Amino acid sequence: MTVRPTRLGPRFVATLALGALLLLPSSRALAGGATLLGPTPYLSVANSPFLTDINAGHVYVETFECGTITVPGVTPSTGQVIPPGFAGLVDSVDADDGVIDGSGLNGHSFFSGSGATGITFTFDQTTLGAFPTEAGIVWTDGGGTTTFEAFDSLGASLGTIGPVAIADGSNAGTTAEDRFFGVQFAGGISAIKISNTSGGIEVDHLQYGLYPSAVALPCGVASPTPTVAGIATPTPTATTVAATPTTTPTSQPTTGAVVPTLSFPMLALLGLALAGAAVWVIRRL
Ligand SMILES: [Ca+2]
Ligand SMILES: [Ca+2]
Ligand SMILES: [Ca+2]
Repeated sequence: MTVRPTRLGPRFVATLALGALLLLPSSRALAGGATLLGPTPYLSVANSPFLTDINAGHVYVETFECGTITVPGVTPSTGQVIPPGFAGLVDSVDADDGVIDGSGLNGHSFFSGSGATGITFTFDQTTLGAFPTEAGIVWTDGGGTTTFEAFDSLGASLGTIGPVAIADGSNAGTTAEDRFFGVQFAGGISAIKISNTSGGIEVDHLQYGLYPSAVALPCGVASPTPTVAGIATPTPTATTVAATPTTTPTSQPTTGAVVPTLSFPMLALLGLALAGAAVWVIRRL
């Protein structure tokens, strides 16, 4: 038997190419829809684009002034809170020491030794009830150029800001260089990442939320679990419930001897036949 080789005609190939071209922009659209904010100068919470939501209690702001992370539902990939005097190099948001004076030396910030690795803040959907729909961070110190990136609920990138050259080359707590980076995305934000290409990295005023109960917490007070109230419907954790298989009853094979049943007329006929046979036998005797 002769097997004819399959040939892709030029029309088929052209259709495939057109399909691929149409698929590219639709993939971008799936990851799109986010609004990236910044970099913008930031000396106090008054400079946050989320200020209205912060004042309304919808957004948490972590200033690190308690010396630890007090807000719920967020985990940094690396780094630590550093206090005033730490290595003489603390670079907090300017206002955190009580006065906007061009210096962040007397506040607290969040520091990591590797700016190139950066810091990723990951939000906990279970603790928060839903992923935040807006999140931001203030970059306060580092070297080289700075890049911000946000991620959707599935971990896909929502886009990046930068790299931007904002570092002033000073480690003395200067604040004119400090910049806010943020994102808004109705589909939920699972994480934000900030990095700079050389030296360590310092950040401050981590802010995120959507909850009416997301208010500032006093130092040392355990963080309550936010109550979602009408702003967004929490995405329930997908639980896969195994469907109980519907079994179609199968007829069981009949085992054992089958006992025939005879109706009354048949029994009568059988009786007559036996009686006739008996008479015939008796006559032959
Ligand atoms: Ca200051
Ligand atoms: Ca601070
Ligand atoms: Ca600074």
